[in-house]
Amino acid sequence: MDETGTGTDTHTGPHTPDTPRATLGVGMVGYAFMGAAHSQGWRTAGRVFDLPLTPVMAAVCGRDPAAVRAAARRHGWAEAETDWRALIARDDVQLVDICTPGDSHAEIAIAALEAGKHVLCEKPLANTVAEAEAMVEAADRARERGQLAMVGFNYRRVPALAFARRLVASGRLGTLRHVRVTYLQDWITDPEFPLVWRLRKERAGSGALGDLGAHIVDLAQHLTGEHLAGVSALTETFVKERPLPGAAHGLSAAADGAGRGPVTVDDAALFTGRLASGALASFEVTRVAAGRKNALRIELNGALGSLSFDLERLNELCFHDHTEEAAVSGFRRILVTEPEHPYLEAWWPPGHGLGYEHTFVHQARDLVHAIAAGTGPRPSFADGLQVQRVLAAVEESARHDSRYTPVEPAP
Ligand code: SOE
Repeated sequence: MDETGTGTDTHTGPHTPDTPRATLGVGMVGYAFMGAAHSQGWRTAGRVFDLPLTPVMAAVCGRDPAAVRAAARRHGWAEAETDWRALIARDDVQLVDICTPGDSHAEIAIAALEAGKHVLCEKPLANTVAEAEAMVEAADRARERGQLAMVGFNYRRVPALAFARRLVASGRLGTLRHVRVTYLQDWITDPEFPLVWRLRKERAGSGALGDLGAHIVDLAQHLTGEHLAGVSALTETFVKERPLPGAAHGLSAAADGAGRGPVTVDDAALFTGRLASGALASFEVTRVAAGRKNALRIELNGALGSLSFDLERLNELCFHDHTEEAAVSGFRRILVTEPEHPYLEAWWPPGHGLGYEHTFVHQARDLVHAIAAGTGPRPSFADGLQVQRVLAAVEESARHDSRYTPVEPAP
């Protein structure tokens, strides 16, 4: 794997503006929060990075004709479709980007792969292990025809985290002993926040676990290059019933006053596990941590040093080198904005930081490179399946009073 661990090289080579580039037609399904974020990626990647193929935003798809037309105009898609099957059948679409709730990922991804398209699918890969396995099988068959499939764990593409991976892989932390990860949000703290799709198991698969836990399980494994061997877990749904939602189903939806319904996913999950090397790992995810908006924090402790990261300060990485003289050693803050840092060579001068949306630009960039090179992008669908198996083991353990539950090894 390359130094960013994203499956592609970060350096784009010399810019030759006069060389005409082949295009890559992109069709996206879904246009809410994630669709808007992915649109940013497709709009910007080819303007900032020197890409081997030029992404063309051919069409976006959603069920409501007026709303999808408005989304196409707003986010820069040339056309709008109301049927995802029509979108994947289009000759001008070579890559299908899936930004729908988890209950439709498997059906759309498998159909798109069978129709000869490359696929990018938002995380978590699916709502169940069985769906994720079927997606991996479809991706393996498609791979033989030269098509690629990637899952959208965008936080791998935060430059500070790509750099953290480089430091771990180069041995700067030595043997890892602890991996400590939390991902805390607060947007459903109010018991009157309505029962949006993210709070319904049949749509979302699980709650904070799949939404936030999928990210941190992927990151912990990606940064360390190791898999979780098993987990012991607790999950909780503090608010058991919520008002039914009105028309808006986003993170800031309003109730419509038409009664209440049961919350069928977790509000929070806590789990511990052991990595293949023996390092201990702990994870906490919640959407009811009042005051915490998007607090994804990671600390790694090794025999030679430690790293710590906070997504709310995403241009910074803190590093402690334990081989230094004790009197002057300690955590130092590295501003990850130098051209030598992953992805930064194409952005602003040092100190002019990046944000959340840039991770989607980097995701688009890496996938375009992988497609042009014909090499499997990471995270692959198999990586997504492995995370899904961890999530399933967490649920299984929580059902049995935190009983230690092994995670089935990755395919
Ligand atoms: C909502 O909880 C959410 O948008 C997640 O679905 C995203 O994956 C995460 O990046 C931010 O929070």
